[in-house]
Amino acid sequence: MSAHLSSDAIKSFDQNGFYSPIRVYSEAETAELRRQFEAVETHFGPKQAKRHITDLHLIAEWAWDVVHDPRIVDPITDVLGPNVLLWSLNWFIKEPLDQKFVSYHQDATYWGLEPHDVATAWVALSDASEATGPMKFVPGSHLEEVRDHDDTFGKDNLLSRGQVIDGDIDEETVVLSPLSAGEMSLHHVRLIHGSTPNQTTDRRIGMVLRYCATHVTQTKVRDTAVLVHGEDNFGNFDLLPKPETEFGEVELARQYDAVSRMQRALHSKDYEDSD
Ligand SMILES: O=C(O)CCC(=O)C(=O)O
Repeated sequence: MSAHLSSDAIKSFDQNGFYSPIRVYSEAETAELRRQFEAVETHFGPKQAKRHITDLHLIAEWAWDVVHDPRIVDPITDVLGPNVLLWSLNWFIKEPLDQKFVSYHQDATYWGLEPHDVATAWVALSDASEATGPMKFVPGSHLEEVRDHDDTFGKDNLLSRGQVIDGDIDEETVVLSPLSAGEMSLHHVRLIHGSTPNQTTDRRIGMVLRYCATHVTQTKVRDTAVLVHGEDNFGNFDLLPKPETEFGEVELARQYDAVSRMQRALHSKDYEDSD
């Protein structure tokens, strides 16, 4: 069955800069993905897990399948066109009752990807209801220029630099995007968004897939990506293959290299320094 968005949904994404909710996984599939993800966290342990869950698709076949799943990729092609790369896979996790939040920001400020034909699929692997601090968006803000940001490096800010939009956001214009487990939202790389702390006793687990059109370039470093749909006639990224062995030596080295390059793009410094 086709997972493509309706023309109204595509129009809504173009006008607002986001679209949600989109059902991706059944309850049982979501529970299984969460189990697999938490098994990876357990396997590597609390200190090493953070490093290994980033770009998990490079070391675990199930995560490779997730980033290629037509239920995610078809809607992405509706907003980015038929030739699409996965740039990175990340996780935004809020533990039960923790104070972590995400300040209002635009992803385009610091990623180095140009032009801005870049979109995120934010997939809920647990309930992301209002009380969990789901994403909130400023509709239409992707149509404006990228605004100035300050780096706060705030302790409870989930963003690596604690970057925040310089200037006020009119809360009246903000739209909350709650999701049930197994649903996703899509958002444009210039959209202003953020989120508040999790007030529930379950984890809020966001699996965050960053996709771009193949003509996009990384302006800061020679970066890596995975072709997930169509053809790459540009060669702007080093394309990486499917993992053959779960957590294999070659796969771990490939993941380390990919994440290091991305870290250099995001922070202008090496992976070890920023960990
Ligand atoms: O999960 C959140 O609350 C924020 C995620 C985010 O900033 C992003 O996916 O770009």
